[in-house]
Amino acid sequence: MTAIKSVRGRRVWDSRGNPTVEIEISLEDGTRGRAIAPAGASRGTREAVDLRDGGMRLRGRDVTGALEGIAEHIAPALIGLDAENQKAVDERLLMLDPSPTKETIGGNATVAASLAVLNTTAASQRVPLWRYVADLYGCVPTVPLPEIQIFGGGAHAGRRVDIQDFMIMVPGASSFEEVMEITSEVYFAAGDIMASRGKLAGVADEGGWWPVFSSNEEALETLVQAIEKAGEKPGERVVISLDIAASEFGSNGRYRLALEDRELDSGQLIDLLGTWLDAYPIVSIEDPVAEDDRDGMIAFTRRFGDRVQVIGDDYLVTNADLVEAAVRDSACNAVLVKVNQAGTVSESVSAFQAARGAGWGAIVSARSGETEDVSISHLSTGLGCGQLKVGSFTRTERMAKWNECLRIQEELGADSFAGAKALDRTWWGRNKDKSK
Ligand code: 2PG
Ligand code: MG
Repeated sequence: MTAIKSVRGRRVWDSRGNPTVEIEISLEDGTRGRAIAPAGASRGTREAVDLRDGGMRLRGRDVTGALEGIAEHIAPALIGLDAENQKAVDERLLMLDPSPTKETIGGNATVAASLAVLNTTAASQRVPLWRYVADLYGCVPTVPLPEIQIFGGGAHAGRRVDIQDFMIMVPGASSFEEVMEITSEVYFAAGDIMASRGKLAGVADEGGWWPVFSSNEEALETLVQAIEKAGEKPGERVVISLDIAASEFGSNGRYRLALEDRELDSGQLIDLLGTWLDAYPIVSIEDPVAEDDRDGMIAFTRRFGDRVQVIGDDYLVTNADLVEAAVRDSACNAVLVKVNQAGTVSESVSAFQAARGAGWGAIVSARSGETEDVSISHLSTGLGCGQLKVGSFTRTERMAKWNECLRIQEELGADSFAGAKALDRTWWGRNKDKSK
């Protein structure tokens, strides 16, 4: 037993310049540790909500109410608890706010508290967080295969294009270092192409190039050109992954592609994505339809689920019950795990376990508003989920997480890199050996 001695909240600032919550824990044995809450921009309606002050100050985004809740409710509830019992800690947080979206105490407060306890306990046991997580949940630690954004869009780029994330994965790499090297070449090749067309205009929220395109598909074409310019054959070592984030431009079965000035129904959107799957080496698609489009998600998965990884993000909001319902529906075949969508570590792990139990893929993910906190690099490794999504290849709140994976791989060895195995369930995974 290692009892929690103090819980202290403080306001810090995220990558978008918004206030966020940090919690520092100290244990009776003298160990101190902390964690910071991230923040999403394209949020699912059923995810845990951040408690923000509202009003005019700091655009309503300040977190003084959340910090008061930490001092008045969270600290007294956690002090004296055994930090090694993560489940009991998280259950205590849930008792403080039984609302499904944690709107009373704030998902930003609960996630910082839950992750801070996890971090501090690992430190107290003098083991890296990935090792502590692997032991706690009985997983085989695995350095993840990253999904890395080259162009940002949607809610992360003023809706300049409708689709949110144009990403690459490098399942053909033999180590995390090699992924970094190849990604760097592709990232800068994409920048050179944009510059040569007079379209270079800085970066979006997660560090991917700002998407100056006249259609959504132009981003895909340019991405393929960038992969080629980097000396790679698209679809061999380097493949494409998309987050459509369709809830951001559609509901009630209607989708509005503002950039192309056209409206599609769910079937037409699915057809359009099907033409992209035929034309480009896409291995993974997240939120292909909106969170309220159950029929669309089932139809998309039925048509393409044997070819691509179909990830539920807004559709599943890291919720075990929603994952189980989607498994029954055969909607999606992978879950995105965002700890602040659930609000606690234990609930996030339950969603992950529900997905794994069904033979699904799982991807631990950052949010578009991030900080120097690198807990998710460890969580992804410790759970052995095989994949990590953090944003692009610039901006320190992103690179800090990739760099942490480099350090972890150094400790674990190159054999522990998930690599192509992470995509075994996709068409690419099944056919990779045949293409050699
Ligand atoms: C997503 C995330 C990260 P946000 O949709 O997957 O890219 O975005 O944090 O804004 O929800
Ligand atoms: Mg998403």
